[in-house]
Amino acid sequence: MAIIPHRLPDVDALGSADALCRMLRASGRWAAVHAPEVPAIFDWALPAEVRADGAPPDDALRIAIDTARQDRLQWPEAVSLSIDHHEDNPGFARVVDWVAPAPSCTCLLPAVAESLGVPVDTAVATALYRGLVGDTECFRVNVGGEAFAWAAWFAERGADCEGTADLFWSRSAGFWAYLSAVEKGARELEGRLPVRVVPIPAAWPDLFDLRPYENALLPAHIAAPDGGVLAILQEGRSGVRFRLRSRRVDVLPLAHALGGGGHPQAAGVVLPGVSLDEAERRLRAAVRQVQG
Ligand SMILES: [Mn+2]
Repeated sequence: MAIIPHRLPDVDALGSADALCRMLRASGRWAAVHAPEVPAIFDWALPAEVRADGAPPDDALRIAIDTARQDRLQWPEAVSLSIDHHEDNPGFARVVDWVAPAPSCTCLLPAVAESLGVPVDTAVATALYRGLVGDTECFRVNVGGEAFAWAAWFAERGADCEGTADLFWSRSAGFWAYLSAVEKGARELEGRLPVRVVPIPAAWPDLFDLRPYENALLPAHIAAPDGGVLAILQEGRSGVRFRLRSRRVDVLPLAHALGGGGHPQAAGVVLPGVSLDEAERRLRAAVRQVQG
C-alpha cells in the first residue's frame, strides 16, 4: 500500500503517513510513504524507515492522507482510499473516502489501528501526537475538549510529549528578531471584515537564521484583528503562500475566493508565480468578494 500525503506536507500529513505506514506493516501488509517532497524543516517528521523512493508501484493500492483535493497529492493520480479531516474535502477516492472533522488527521488513525487489530505503540503514539500539535499550532487553533482528549489519549500510550515540545517550542534569538521585523511590516485593511496583512519577503527566514519549525509557528505569535482575519503572505522561491487565521471569523470563504481551502479557523493557499504586491492585490479582491 502506497501512502501519499499532500504537497508542501506539514507535520500532520507526515505524522499521519508515518503512523498509518507502521500500522499497516504491523498488520502484515506491505506499506511505504511516497513523499518525494519533504521540506527540510520537517525532515524529522518522516523517519527514513517508512519512506520509499520514486513513484508508487503499479500494483500498489494508493491511499491519500490529510489531503482535501486529489490535485494536491504528491502523486496526483487516482487513489483507492482517502483519510482526511478537512471539512471542504469533496470526496475523490475510488473506493472509500473517510472524511471526518477532527483537530488533526492523526486523530482519525486510532480507529484504523483498532480495525486492523494492531496496537498503538510509542512510535505511533508520538507520530499521532506530533500531528495534533502541528495542526493545532501548539494547541492554539481548532482546539477544545476533543483536541485535549486526543492529546491525553496519545500521551497515555507513550507519546514523547517532551521531545515534541522541544521540536515545536524552542525559539532562537533569530526567531524573535524575525518576529519583530515581521510585526513592523504588518498593515491593517479597513472594511466590514478587518484584515491584518503581514507580508514576508522570501529572504527573511534565511536572513534571520530560523530553526526548523520556527517559521511554521509564526501565526501563533501574531494576533488577528478583533472580529477579523490575520493574513500572512509568505514569499517563497516560486510564489506566495497565504496563511489565513482567525479566532471568531470563518476564514474558509476567503480561502476559497483565493482558490485555497483548509479549516474555518486556519486556512490557506499557495499562489505560484506571484509577487508579494500581486498577492496583496489578490487578497484585497478576495476580501471585496466575500464582503459582497
Ligand atoms: Mn491536517
